[in-house]
Amino acid sequence: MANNNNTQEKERVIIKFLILGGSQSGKSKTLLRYADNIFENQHIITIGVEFRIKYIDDLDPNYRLCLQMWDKYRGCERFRSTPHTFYRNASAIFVLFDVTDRESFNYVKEELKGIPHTSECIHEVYIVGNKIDLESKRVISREEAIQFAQDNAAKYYEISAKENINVHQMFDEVGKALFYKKINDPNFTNAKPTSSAPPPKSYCIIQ
Ligand SMILES: Nc1nc2c(ncn2[C@@H]2O[C@H](COP(=O)(O)OP(=O)(O)OP(=O)(O)O)[C@@H](O)[C@H]2O)c(=O)[nH]1
Ligand SMILES: [Mg+2]
Repeated sequence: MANNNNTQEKERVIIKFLILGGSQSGKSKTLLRYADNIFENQHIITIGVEFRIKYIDDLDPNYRLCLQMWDKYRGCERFRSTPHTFYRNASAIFVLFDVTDRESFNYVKEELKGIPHTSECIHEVYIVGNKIDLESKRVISREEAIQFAQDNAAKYYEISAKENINVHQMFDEVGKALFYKKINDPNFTNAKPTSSAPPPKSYCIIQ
């Protein structure tokens, strides 16, 4: 394929990320920080299925990375189960907790238990300590979290959605690695976009 400098004409390579974690761990703020680089203090409960799109254009002359990032579906917590369709085709799952809240750290185990391990759900898992700007209130040490992540075959990141610490680095790093893995896979075939118009920035399905 000839090199293509027009990003709108590049083929999209879609990578699906899921952001999981207990209530108020900061899932929505982390997503907003990454997608729109904003942070607003008030907590608005996520009550539906929400996802945002983020493009990274400068990785390859022919393909653009399209990160499809899904926020946790709160309704699922009530029933302690999440539909398998939510996990389907996810390449990476980020399980957030609040470093100032042990309950939210304990909840990570519940999220890990709920992740299906089937052939259509092959993904990498990352455990993410959020709110590291609140260092004086921290109750989960970095060492404890790293040990927990290792015990669960996961990588650990620490971030602050509020102070914009490590959020972009984390998603960029994982997204780029998965993108190159995908386009360099000998079996890679990519469906061409059906329209040159970009998709909407986010969708929200209210229950
Ligand atoms: N100090 C600090 N507060 C944060 C940070 N991230 C989120 N918060 C606050 O934590 C609260 C919850 O954030 P959300 O992003 O709405 O949490 P959520 O996990 O999406 O919550 P649910 O949708 O209810 O599951 C809000 O009041 C945020 O302002 C952070 O990095 N630092
Ligand atoms: Mg939310």
